[in-house]
Amino acid sequence: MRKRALITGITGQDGSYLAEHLLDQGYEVVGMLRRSSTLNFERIDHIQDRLTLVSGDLLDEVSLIGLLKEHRPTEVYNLAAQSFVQTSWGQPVLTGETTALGVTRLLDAIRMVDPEIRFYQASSSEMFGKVHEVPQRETTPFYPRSPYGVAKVYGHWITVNYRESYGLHASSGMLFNHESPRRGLEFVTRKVTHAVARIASGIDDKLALGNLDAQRDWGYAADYVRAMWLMLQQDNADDYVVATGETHSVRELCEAAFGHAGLDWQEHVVVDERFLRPAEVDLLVGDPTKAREVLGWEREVDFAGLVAMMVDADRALLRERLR
Ligand code: NAP
Ligand code: F7E
Repeated sequence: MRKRALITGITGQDGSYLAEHLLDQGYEVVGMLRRSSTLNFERIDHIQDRLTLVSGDLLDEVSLIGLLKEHRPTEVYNLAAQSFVQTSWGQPVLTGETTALGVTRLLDAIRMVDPEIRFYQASSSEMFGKVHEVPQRETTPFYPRSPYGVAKVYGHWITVNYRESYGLHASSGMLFNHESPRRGLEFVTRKVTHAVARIASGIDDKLALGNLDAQRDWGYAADYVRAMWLMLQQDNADDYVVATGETHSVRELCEAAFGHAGLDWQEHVVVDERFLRPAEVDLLVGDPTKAREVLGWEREVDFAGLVAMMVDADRALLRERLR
């Protein structure tokens, strides 16, 4: 029987890469969209005619029950969330409703409609926050530093709890930052590579950033969605850290991105306190040993390759727009 997967957050960065991966594996892919007044299919335009797109919202449990009943997926990947950390201080309740309680709504819908469905929860390295150990692994205690991080801790534990309470095949991927040319413009990697393209073509001269000392373990999104899929192919559900094992500062990111376009970052980057956060996560670096040993997962793109890919893509996009 052909496998059928439901992806929430199909219009997001990871949703688009996961959909491509599942289509390549021969799946029927159902993507859940929330209602908006305009279409935002930018990331799934190229595969839209191979997807079944259905309407639903993590804030509305009836919509989740209805689409599970109608489309009968065998696997559900919960990628939908209010995913921008900075926004979570301004919209903490919405973040909690979507990123935390949304997980319970979906798990409950699965429990009611078909408890055989395999479930993936998009957990985050932001759960480690003010880190208790370096590198962070599956057993590292959580200490979230934003309403987003707090909401993800809830989403993680409710996934573990439904696995243990009801025997659901529910796995949680603790994914460290992963980026791509499809990353939202507000996240620091894409903000930098997008600015590099504009500065290199003479449109802008300055880029305002916040904390240049923050360190992150940045990987490539297309590598990370393979780990999500591998988790649901295991006999037993479990939790996994997915990371590169390397960390770089925002300053190093700037150096690499501007350098790739032949520019000196110090001539263009200015610090603006509007981009500082009420509480910062200073250092993240993950230990992907379990994912490598149990899932056989390896990343293919390293930090330098990722930054170069993103700068090249943003420069090509800008050239296209200026034509
Ligand atoms: P993203 O690009 O921001 O995509 C988020 C998706 O969630 C979008 O499709 C968005 O729809 C959808 N969404 C938001 N609120 C919703 C709601 N109430 N109901 C239904 N859909 C809703 O995020 P991403 O980078 O792909 O990340 C995917 C998941 O992994 C998220 O849960 C994120 O928190 C988590 N995560 C990401 C990273 C990372 O580094 N990228 C690392 C760890 C964990 P619209 O298009 O309509 O806004
Ligand atoms: O910030 C610093 C900022 O917004 C990275 C999400 O996908 O990954 C992401 O969360 C770092 C932070 O990602 C600017 O203070 C400096 O230390 O790109 P970001 P994030 O907060 O790490 C995790 C794993 C997720 O789960 C989230 O969904 O960069 N930084 N200056 C800046 N960040 C931004 N956005 N903008 C700046 O100007």
